[in-house]
Amino acid sequence: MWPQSKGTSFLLIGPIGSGKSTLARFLQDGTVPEDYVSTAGTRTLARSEDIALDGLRLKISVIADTAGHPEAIRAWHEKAKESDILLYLVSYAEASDSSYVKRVRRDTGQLRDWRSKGELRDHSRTVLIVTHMDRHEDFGDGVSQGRANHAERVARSAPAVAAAVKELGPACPVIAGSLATTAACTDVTFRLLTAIESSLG
Ligand SMILES: Nc1nc2c(ncn2[C@@H]2O[C@H](COP(=O)(O)OP(=O)(O)OP(=O)(O)O)[C@@H](O)[C@H]2O)c(=O)[nH]1
Ligand SMILES: [Mg+2]
Repeated sequence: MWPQSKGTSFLLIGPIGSGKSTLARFLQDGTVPEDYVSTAGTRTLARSEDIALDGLRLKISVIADTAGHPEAIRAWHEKAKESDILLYLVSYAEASDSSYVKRVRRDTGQLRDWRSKGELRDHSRTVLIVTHMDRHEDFGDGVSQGRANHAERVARSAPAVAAAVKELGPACPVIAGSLATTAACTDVTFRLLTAIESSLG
């Protein structure tokens, strides 16, 4: 059973600059950081009230924001074992770069292995979040609800996203958007809450 009463724990992972800290902060207090400070180790954030958006509500226990360098995967592994929702973030802006694709394939392949070895909580879910969609000409001013499906299709055609989907499997939700503004973060969070609600039943 989904441990809603205790609150849901989130783990944010993904390469450097993919938006982990931005989304972590937004989930924590609804604000968007002004400056980019690269995260060195794992930071655990707490949120006291439920997050509520357009009729969707979720109690959050902890939000673990992690470093994005390749060696951080060891810290991800430990945290992943105790998390309910694993958010893997990929930047659309870098998703065609071959070394980035390789990195994403390695990370998501590890996630798949941890799950197949039974190291993750049975009820836990992985969600793929594609950020920086505002870099695509169709979404310069954000991804509105009506264009979410279009953004998802565009994102899935990018090599790094395709590689991640191949490793994580077709059931893994893909949310493509932007974290550049408060409105854009709200939109991504709404779609995230929707995906969590529908994948958990
Ligand atoms: N335009 C745009 N900028 C973004 C988006 N997401 C994040 N950023 C910016 O990208 C930079 C990196 O974002 P962070 O959230 O700090 O990335 P991170 O994954 O925590 O990075 P590390 O801690 O270095 O691994 C910041 O300047 C953010 O404002 C996005 O969707 N669009
Ligand atoms: Mg960070």
